[in-house]
Amino acid sequence: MTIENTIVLNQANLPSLPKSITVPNYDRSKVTSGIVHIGVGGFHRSHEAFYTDEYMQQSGDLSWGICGVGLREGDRKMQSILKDQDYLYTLIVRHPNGQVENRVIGCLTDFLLSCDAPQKVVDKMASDETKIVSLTITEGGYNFNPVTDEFDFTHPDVVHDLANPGSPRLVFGYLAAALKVRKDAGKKPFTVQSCDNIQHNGNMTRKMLLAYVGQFDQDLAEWISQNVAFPNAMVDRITPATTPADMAYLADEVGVKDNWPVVCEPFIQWIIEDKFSDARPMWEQVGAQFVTDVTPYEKMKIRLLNAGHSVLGILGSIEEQETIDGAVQEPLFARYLRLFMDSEVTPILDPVDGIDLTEYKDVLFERFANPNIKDNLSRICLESSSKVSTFLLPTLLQNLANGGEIKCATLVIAAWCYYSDKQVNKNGKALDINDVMSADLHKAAQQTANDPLAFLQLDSIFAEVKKQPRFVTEYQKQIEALYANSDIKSQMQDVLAQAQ
Ligand code: CS2
Repeated sequence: MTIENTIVLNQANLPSLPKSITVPNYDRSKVTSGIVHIGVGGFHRSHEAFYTDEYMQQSGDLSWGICGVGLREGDRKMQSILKDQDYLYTLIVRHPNGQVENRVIGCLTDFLLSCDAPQKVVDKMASDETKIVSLTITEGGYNFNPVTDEFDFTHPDVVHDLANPGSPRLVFGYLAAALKVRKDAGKKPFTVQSCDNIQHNGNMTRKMLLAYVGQFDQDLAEWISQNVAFPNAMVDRITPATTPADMAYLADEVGVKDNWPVVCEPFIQWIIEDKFSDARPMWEQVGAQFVTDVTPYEKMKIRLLNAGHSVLGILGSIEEQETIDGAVQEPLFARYLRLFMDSEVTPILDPVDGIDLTEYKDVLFERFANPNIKDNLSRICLESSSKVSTFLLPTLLQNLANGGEIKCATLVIAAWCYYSDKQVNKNGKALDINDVMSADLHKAAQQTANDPLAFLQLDSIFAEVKKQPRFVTEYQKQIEALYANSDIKSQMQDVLAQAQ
């Protein structure tokens, strides 16, 4: 059934929205923004904003609105759509059985674009009302060299920011400027809360910020290191990119016109270290878990879920798979992924309090197979250079160090070379590759026909792993077979057969 009259999503229309969509029960005009969030993409909107909206609904504490910040020109579209909708958007939660829950999230209060008004962003972060600055800036946004884990001062944006502190491009310039205002005013700092898929994401943020600030203001760096809390956290909710079909669904079947809704799975998890510089929302009242040490949880999640995604993403892309659910429903891919998880990841995980790893993996397979979450492999393979370095190589290195299995992960690296070289799937369809390193990846991969180890020359990714003869031998075997036969499936079968 198609609904004839759609209602535009905005504040004035909230009371007239159809009953099938849940709306905020709190008075949005009373919300103040205790949180500034940098990187308002789908994931932030399905995760931290969901928890915060739910918390404000349940507690009536309205001091935790979120002011969004975009650091890139590419954020303008989101900013303009959300502004037109009074910062409201719909969260569409799709269950595997077809059930759908639609909910309007009301906790976003504003959206600033740093390229338009850098000082406004600093002022907002420095204002007394702000207690937390949270981040989803992707793995690449932390600007660390994945081999050394040190801040990359050679990055052109860093060079720019050090020369132009009044109009920085990267997050560190804003954090530094706003924290300096707090320090100079003798005030408490805000908490800096990373929500990205990096192990010890808080420690990493701290280390990168201190390295950056240490370049020009030792006193500030010292004050940050003494006073600012950077809680580590594990974040989880699969959130595919929004498609025109999602907007059409809302308009035609629900009767709401929303120009940028978010779709996600029902599963949600947030495990956070309870160390904050100042007040925080009691997110534990709405399902988040506070712990003293998040290390085992984040390792489990990143090495199983995120790396599992990359395994399916890279192998599936050079076949003819389009989505995660499609890939995992193919028995060969499912068996391969399970072997990777069981034989290469599980042995290196630490015991995780309250979690049965077999059950955790079973649930992951159910989540990946949700037929109503069309998580495109092009999203999964976005910025693979950061993802492989963060999600997969640490596992490989650990297995190399302690004699563990490496075949599944090594074939994924060989497949990534093939993918970067050919840039098409097995039917000749062009792959949608988005990676800051894509030109370098392509160039190195193209040399493979002459030198089977050419791809490993990319030192910023492979410097450590290529020092390991066991890896190099296995990689060479895999890459030669792949270039000789162009048949990834038979190689996946070989790896499975050898494991029996
Ligand atoms: C994905 C993540 O992009 C990726 O690599 O693995 O976006 C993943 O869907 C989320 O981390 C789920 O919590």
